[in-house]
Amino acid sequence: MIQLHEHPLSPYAQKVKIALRHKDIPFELLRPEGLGSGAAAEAFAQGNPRREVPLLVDGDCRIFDSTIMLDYLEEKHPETPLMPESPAARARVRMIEDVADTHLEAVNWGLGEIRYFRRAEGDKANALRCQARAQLDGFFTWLESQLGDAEWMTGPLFGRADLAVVPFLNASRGFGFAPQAGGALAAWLDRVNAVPAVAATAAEAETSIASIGKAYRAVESGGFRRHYRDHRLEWMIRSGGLDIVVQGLERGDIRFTDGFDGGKD
Ligand SMILES: N[C@@H](CCC(=O)N[C@@H](CS)C(=O)NCC(=O)O)C(=O)O
Repeated sequence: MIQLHEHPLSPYAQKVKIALRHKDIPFELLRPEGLGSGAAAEAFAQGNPRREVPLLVDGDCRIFDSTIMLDYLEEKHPETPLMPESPAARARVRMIEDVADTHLEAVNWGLGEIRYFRRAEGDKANALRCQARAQLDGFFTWLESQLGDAEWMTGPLFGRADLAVVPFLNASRGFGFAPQAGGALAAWLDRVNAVPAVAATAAEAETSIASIGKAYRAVESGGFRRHYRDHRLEWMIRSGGLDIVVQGLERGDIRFTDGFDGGKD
């Protein structure tokens, strides 16, 4: 049976769980030790040298990166397709997924740094949240244009573009930044969350978020070292948080990606 190493709050893991559930593929969930510290267990790191969830294990096949997993599942289990048929429609779906994985995730990441990890408070926190609000409004407008008058973002059926965006929009909504009520994107979000595979996955995330209250203490005690990779770092700096990055690096509670030999780059 497929094993998925994951964390319920990881939007990337959520993408894969929705696909597995929608395709009715049996799987087992595992949670790696040491996630968030930069020192995830060695056995896990052998499957994913990036030491990130999700990691999908299917027999001898070990796959990291949610996008590559979705491609694998689509190729291996073409029944209940999640991709549209035409190359142009597929390309459009992949662009939507990439925007969610990179730009949209970075905004949520920044909001999490403020709310759960207390990187900023008072006026500074408000200024960062203002930036996030404006950026998310831009993404919401773009996503709404991708949706147009359609029921699903993928095409005639629920599919990959829908499942690739919903974990990120649910997270934004959890931070108080929802698409405008009454608008097409808000209606789409309700529709997608009612799909059984999405509902089950979102429920796991909600249960997990309820226990995150004192997460900042794990950072203070050195148990958590936050991973400022790629767009996350750019988000924090361009939104006005350069000092947050510098302080975190000095304290050692912000880290970048380790080398594939497990060493620090
Ligand atoms: N591009 C990867 C991103 C995966 C990722 O960023 N995972 C985060 C959780 S959302 C993680 O496991 N981080 C490990 C850590 O912070 O220690 C994918 O699509 O799977």
